[in-house]
Amino acid sequence: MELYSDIVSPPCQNVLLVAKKLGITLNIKKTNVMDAADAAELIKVNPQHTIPTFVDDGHVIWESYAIAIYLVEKYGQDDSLYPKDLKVRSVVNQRLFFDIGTLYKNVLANIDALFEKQQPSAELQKKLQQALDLTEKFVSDRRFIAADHLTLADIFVLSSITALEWIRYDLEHYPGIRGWVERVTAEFPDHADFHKEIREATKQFVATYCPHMEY
Ligand SMILES: N[C@@H](CCC(=O)N[C@@H](CS)C(=O)NCC(=O)O)C(=O)O
Repeated sequence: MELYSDIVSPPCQNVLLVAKKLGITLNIKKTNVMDAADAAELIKVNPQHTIPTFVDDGHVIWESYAIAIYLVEKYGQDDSLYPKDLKVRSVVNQRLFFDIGTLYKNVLANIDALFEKQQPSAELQKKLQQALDLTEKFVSDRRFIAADHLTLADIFVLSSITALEWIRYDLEHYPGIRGWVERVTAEFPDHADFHKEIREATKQFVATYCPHMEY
């Protein structure tokens, strides 16, 4: 099983964390989407040329949400990460779609503005704040974001929250999110090393492609 991936990318972090939780080993094909040669290799398997791209015995999947669900359904020893119970799964799905369409979308919009050397507009900042206010509520309702145990939704929202480090966003007004991050990361015994790897790779990426950003 191969994964075209770069740990700098939050969608790739999603899949890497899911694989860790499932205890499966992926053959990582390190792919820098800013590099023409890497991008040319990637487009041969994925016409949308996005990472993560996953290949299982010739079967190609992209979109981290789709890859994660495939991995859990194929390799999960139980259904805890993506519960089969329809009502529980509907909450996990709601949080996952909230992540792609609202939370991660607005985190990325704010990062992209800084990447382009612009201050995020008041509207972009407000949308991010509204998404974080909702996240604060979700993580305060239960021990984890969609159930009383870790699910895919926690992993995906964790990557979005981690991405706030790009814009040095201060979570001081979000005690619920801070406590939830501790509970989620405690589910991954080597999370400190994983986070260190993200930070080192991101630091290098920022220094190379957007040195005007402080990271
Ligand atoms: N919704 C996708 C987003 C994937 C994505 O946009 N990845 C970025 C890196 S973070 C990428 O590959 N960009 C290169 C491109 O779009 O050409 C997912 O969850 O996998």
